[in-house]
Amino acid sequence: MAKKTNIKQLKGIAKKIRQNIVKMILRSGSGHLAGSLGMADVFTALYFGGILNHDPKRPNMRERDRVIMSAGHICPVLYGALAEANYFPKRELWSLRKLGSNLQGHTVYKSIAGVENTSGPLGQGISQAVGLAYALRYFDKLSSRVFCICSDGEHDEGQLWEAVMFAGKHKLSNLVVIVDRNHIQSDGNTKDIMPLEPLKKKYEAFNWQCSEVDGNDIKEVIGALEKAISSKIGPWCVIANTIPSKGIKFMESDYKWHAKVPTGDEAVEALKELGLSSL
Ligand SMILES: Cc1ncc(C[n+]2csc(CCOP(=O)(O)OP(=O)(O)O)c2C)c(N)n1
Ligand SMILES: [Mg+2]
Repeated sequence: MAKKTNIKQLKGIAKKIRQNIVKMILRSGSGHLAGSLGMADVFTALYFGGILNHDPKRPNMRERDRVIMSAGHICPVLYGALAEANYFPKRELWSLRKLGSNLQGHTVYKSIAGVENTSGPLGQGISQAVGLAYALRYFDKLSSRVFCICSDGEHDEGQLWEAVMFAGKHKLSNLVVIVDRNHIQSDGNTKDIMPLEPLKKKYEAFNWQCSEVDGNDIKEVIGALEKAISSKIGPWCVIANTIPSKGIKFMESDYKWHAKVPTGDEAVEALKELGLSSL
């Protein structure tokens, strides 16, 4: 896909992805807004900032890079980005979480073009990503990369650290984990529920390379991901410091919006903040 380096253009795409997220969750009446909105800039960098080797017209091409959703509940940001990149028609978005829909509340493998894994139980997607990275490199001998989207709350899962240890042992430089470091989880702030710091040092102790960026600064994210994929040493962890619910001021940085859906006046205000007058 052609690389779009113009930051203004990329910011416009991130806004459209945010609009998609809010519209699809409002229409469905359920879904995870905070993490999805916070990660819109990271997904813009991946799909539109020249990071991924992908082609929406050939979603199954063998040599493609894979995006694995470990934090499957923030799939509205994936769906919103895929629709924006023309993997499928936008009208599909409005079927989010409906019975029989291709767009479930957590990703379902091959349900629709561009979805690469089934998700739900936190901590498991990273194991899928590590296995995939290992197989692509050592069995298939492909240069494809695997980008795994993890959340910070997900680091409370022991299985995640087993996968991190395995990837470090096998020096999987084709693997990049992006951590949505938004400091919230379902029922509170991460520092109160399970403090994670020093997170960067933890990854480094497991023989990973690790960098930290402002996850809402598209240029910074692109820079960090370019560094990660051009490095021969790996695996890489990019800790993306994001603002949960970014783009809707009254929801920002409040864990209560982890999975809450705005109603009435809140919904009107949310749409207005994203430049929309109606659903
Ligand atoms: C193994 C497992 N336990 C619990 C859940 C329920 N759950 C879904 S999202 C979530 C919060 C995890 O924190 P985080 O992903 O950081 O939340 P966010 O930043 O998106 O608000 C929990 C506990 C789950 N999906 N899987
Ligand atoms: Mg979180």
